[in-house]
Amino acid sequence: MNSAMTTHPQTGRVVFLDGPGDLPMVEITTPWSTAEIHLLGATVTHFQKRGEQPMLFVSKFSRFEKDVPIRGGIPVIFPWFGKPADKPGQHGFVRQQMWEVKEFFSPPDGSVFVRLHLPKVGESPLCPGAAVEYVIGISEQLTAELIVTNTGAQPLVFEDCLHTYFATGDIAGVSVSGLTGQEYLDAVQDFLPIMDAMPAIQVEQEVDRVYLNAPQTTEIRDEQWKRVIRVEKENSRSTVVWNPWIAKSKRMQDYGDEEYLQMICVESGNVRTDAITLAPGVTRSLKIKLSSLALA
Ligand code: TA6
Repeated sequence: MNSAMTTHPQTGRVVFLDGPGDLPMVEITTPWSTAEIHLLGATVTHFQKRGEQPMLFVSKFSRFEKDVPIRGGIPVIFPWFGKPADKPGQHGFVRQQMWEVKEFFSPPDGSVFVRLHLPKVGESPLCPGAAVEYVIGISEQLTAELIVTNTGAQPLVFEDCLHTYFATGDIAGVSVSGLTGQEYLDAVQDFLPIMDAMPAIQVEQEVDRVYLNAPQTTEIRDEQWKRVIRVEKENSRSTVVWNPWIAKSKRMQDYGDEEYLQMICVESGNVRTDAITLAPGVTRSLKIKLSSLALA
């Protein structure tokens, strides 16, 4: 399938096509940028501003198969994060489901918005009564908003996370700031609580940190690519920072042994004690805004 739909005569352009694994995807072009969204997991797999390196990382070894999450981009984690003992599998189930495009539109400025939804998700006993929509905005920046409504009669408890894989130059020249003075749970040490006293996070070993009660903006500084990426967020109390480093990279089938050198995950959500309890009839959205600036 390859059907082009120009939404705005001048600039906003949306193309529906079959991507890797013959899975349906959407290709977007705006005056500032290009992007790709896979309906598998509603995973944004590409965002690139003109004249800049791509912002998102996707593993060269990612599988593009039904019911298998894509290794990279922005996997949507819902209705649980991690691997709680009472849940089947890691990081919820919506990241490996086929989502549907509900609508797309392009305001006069040429930006493009795509609204996706996952019909029937609320029929799952794992999130009874949940209605889930996801709105992605592409322009000079990328916005992604996960909108959850409780259509049931009972409170709905869930975790959510936009598990963003950022592409980087050499990881040795990358640092993440904005979390100094915050306590985090170190997943590498069985979630041991540790106070982060460093001015910025540097990756020199496996990093897998869950910062709770951390609603603030973070920045990823990349010396090699001379870029700063800003991660702004709304309704997100948790930030997770992850790089698998050497040993874990080797253990992951859908990830290259050396790919830890060119990516870092800075994830925005509500996990563990930041989990959400949504009353019947209530809607809540988790939103990120990703932008970048050149380093002088
Ligand atoms: O978000 C960090 C993390 O929870 C790590 O522990 C690591 O496992 C990563 O997610 C990837 O998980 P996945 O299920 O995609 O292999």
